[in-house]
Formats: sequence, structure tokens, C-alpha cells
Amino acid sequence: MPYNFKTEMNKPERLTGGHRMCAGCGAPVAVRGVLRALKPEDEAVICSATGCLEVSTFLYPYTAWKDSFIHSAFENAGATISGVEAAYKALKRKGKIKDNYKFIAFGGDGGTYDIGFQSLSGAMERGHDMVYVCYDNGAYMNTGIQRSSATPKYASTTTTPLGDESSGKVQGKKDLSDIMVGHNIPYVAQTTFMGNFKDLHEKSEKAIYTPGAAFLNVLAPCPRGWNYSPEKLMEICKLAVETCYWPLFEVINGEWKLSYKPKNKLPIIDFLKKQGRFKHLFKEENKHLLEEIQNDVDLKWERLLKKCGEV
Ligand SMILES: Cc1ncc(C[n+]2csc(CCOP(=O)(O)OP(=O)(O)O)c2C)c(N)n1
Repeated sequence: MPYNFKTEMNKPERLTGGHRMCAGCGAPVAVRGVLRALKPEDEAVICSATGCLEVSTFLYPYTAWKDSFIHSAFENAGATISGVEAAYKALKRKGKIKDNYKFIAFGGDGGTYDIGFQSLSGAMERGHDMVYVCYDNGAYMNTGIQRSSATPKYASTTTTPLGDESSGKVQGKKDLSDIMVGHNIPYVAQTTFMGNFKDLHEKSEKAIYTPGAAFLNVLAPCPRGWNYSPEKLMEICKLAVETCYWPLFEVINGEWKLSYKPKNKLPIIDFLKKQGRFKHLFKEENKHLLEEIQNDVDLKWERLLKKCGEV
């Protein structure tokens, strides 16, 4: 069925209100967007690695999740949900479970790019029928904004603080979506929130209903760590896409496909200047750092266009 914003928004939420995530946080928006793609008649088992999402939505004895929810440790959401999927398959074969279940893991970038990486990689390689969703806010936010391998270059974090000798994080961001493509799984996509959530919805639907392992990387800004005011969430996501900092693409059975090509690619400063974590880059003496970031974005964008057969 073609995407209809109104129909989708009128579906009952599977992550309820009243949780404790910050105003202006991208993670619950990402979660709702993904879960909305579930058919109402399908059940789901959801697992979340430790992180802001888990600690703020699942405080025993309270839960904001309408579906079954497992809090796993930081390092093993991939292993946990893949084990549940394997058990389900066995029980289904024996006729002990009638309902249809889907298996979805959520993790922040700390729990995905770094600490849970081995269990994610194993689950994907084994080809479990599951979706792993990374809500990428670019740092270990829950414990006080420490840098992760998803933190972009020159971002200020509590472990890459600014000073006479430091302009923020020294290393660039790991390209996790590319690494997941290297697992030869049927579906990998990169998305965020744009306008009417169509991109997030359609990719979530494909990820959930493509048999086998799927990975979604969702850019999910953090108002505390990125230092923006809550109402700017959607604007920042849009700028991430329009500047090609966070291109939207999908890889279906190894075929790269660009989902959106900006009509006028905006300069990266439009994205950076909205966020306090990059404020220092706008000092006169740091102009060369901005140029370096722009060159890096351009290079990666050109490479992506080639992979997608756009040039
Ligand atoms: C093995 C392990 N190391 C460290 C921690 C402490 N810890 C809990 S949440 C968290 C940060 C989570 O970061 P991320 O996965 O990026 O999610 P976010 O909090 O940003 O949503 C850390 C370091 C832990 N629970 N387990």
C-alpha cells in the first residue's frame, strides 16, 4: 500500500507516551517510526541494549513498550534477539506458537558501533530473521556524552573536550552502514526523519518484512549532546540530509540505491552551525577545520553516488 501519513499517524503507538526521554530527542521518534511499520496483527519482541532509550522507557515496574521487551546488556542486544528468534522458529515448527512475531533490536551508537558490535555482526552473519536498528546520536549520551566511534570529527564531547591542544574529536566517524553491507545481508538502509516520515517508514517496512537479517541506521539527534534546542530536531535531521552529511540510501541484496538526492547540496556549515558541539569551529582560526570537514563530506558523497550508479 502506498504510504499515507495520516493513516500511519492514526495507528495506536507501540511505544507509549509518558516515558522519560528528553524533549527533542530523536530516539523515541525513530522507535515509533520503526514500530509503526509493523502490521497491527503482528506481534513483536523488542530488545534494547543499555542506553538512554532503555533506561528511560523501561524502569521496572514501569514500561512504555506495548510489545514484549527485553533489556539486554550493553554488549549483546544482537545475540539476545537472535536467540529469541531461533527459539521462536523452533517452537513455531513444533506448532507451539500460533501468532506471527517479528524481532527487533534497538541500540544507541555506543551499543552498536562499539560495544555491541561483535554480537551484532554475529547475528547478521548467521542470517536471523530480525532487524537491528541503531539510533545514532553520535556519542554515549546516557552516561554523560562520551565520544564513540560514531562521533563526528571535531565534535566536542566530555572525553574530547576543547582546549589549547584540542579542537574536539580527532578521528572521523566510522561508516557502520558500509560495514553492515559487507555482511551480505538482504537489507541495509540509512535513514532519518524527513518531512512526513515516509523514508523511515518505507525502510522500516522493508527491513521488518524482508526475510533474513536487516540493519537500519537512523540518525537520531540528541539535544543535550549536540546542544540544540528541542524544537530544532526535525530541522537538524533535514540539514543532515540536505548537506549530504547523512545521505539516505538502501542496499538491497548488495544493490546500492540512493533514496534522495538534494536539488541543491547545502554547505556542511548549515548543519554544523545549528549545534553547540561544533561552535568552536566557527572561530576564524578554525576555518581550515571546516574546510576539512566539507572535503570529507564531498568525497564520501561522490563515492556514494558512484556506488549507487548515479554518476
Ligand atoms: C559493558 C558496559 N559498559 C558501560 C556501561 C555504562 N553505560 C550504560 S549506558 C552507556 C552509554 C550508552 O551509549 P549509547 O549506546 O550510544 O546510547 P545512548 O545513551 O547515547 O542512547 C554506558 C557507557 C554499561 N552499562 N555496560
